[in-house]
Amino acid sequence: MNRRNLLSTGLAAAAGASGLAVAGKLADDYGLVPPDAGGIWAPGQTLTYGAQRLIGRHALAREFTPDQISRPAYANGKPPKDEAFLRHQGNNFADWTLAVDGLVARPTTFSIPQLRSYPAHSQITHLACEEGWSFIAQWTGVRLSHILELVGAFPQARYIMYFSIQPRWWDSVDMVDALHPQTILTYSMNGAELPVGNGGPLRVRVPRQLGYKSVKYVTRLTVTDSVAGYGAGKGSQAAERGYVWYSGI
Ligand SMILES: Nc1nc2c(c(=O)[nH]1)N[C@H]1C(S)=C(S)[C@@H](COP(=O)(O)O)O[C@H]1N2
Ligand SMILES: [Mo]
Repeated sequence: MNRRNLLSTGLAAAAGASGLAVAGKLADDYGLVPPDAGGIWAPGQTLTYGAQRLIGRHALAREFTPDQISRPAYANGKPPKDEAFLRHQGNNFADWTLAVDGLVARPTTFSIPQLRSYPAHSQITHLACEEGWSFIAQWTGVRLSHILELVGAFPQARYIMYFSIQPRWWDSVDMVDALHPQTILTYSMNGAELPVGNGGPLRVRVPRQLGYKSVKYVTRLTVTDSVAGYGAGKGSQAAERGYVWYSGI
């Protein structure tokens, strides 16, 4: 290779790299890069996320008919043994609250009866665990979008963080999923109170993603423009354990 060839090859490589860097910055600005990606060339998840955000953001998770509900009702997890949870359970969750804070005009703490007083949304959807099992149930609750409206989420909001009374369980969704009509704060399953095994008294349901995003025993939501300040900054505890932050289905 002569000097001129070497030079032009180098220039082309440099232009290519900076072109990719610009593309990466643009993709990030337009909300196409998940927080645990580490760059647009982190392959699978980023492609899935980017594609869903470009073309599938309003798509609905499949809904089923009442005769397709899994019977008997599925109970997966053992209820928490944490002392704080047991106290609430002993009290029939009368003092359970959901605190909503962060980038909001009116930070608010909601009781379960308050949440129940808002317009209820019901859907029969599939909860699929990454381990391979799944079940169909009817979930009823208040849309997350309704709560965000009540508290006056600021336009800079980019993610909603949600926290369980179980310290190990916290996660987040972007605004597309947060405002999605099937994303609800669920207090009821199959027409009865949400069983403790399934996250009662309150869980998030995000039916456009795998089961682990539907965090149980939720006590707090935080509206934020960045997930950087939470744990390792990957948007969820699950992402720190090797699961993808975005598990769209
Ligand atoms: N707080 C909390 N939320 C949780 C979990 C958990 O152990 N604790 N498990 C997750 C996983 S991996 C799945 S698949 C679903 C299971 O929901 P289910 O218990 O209603 O079947 O809840 C998710 N949310
Ligand atoms: Mo799971």
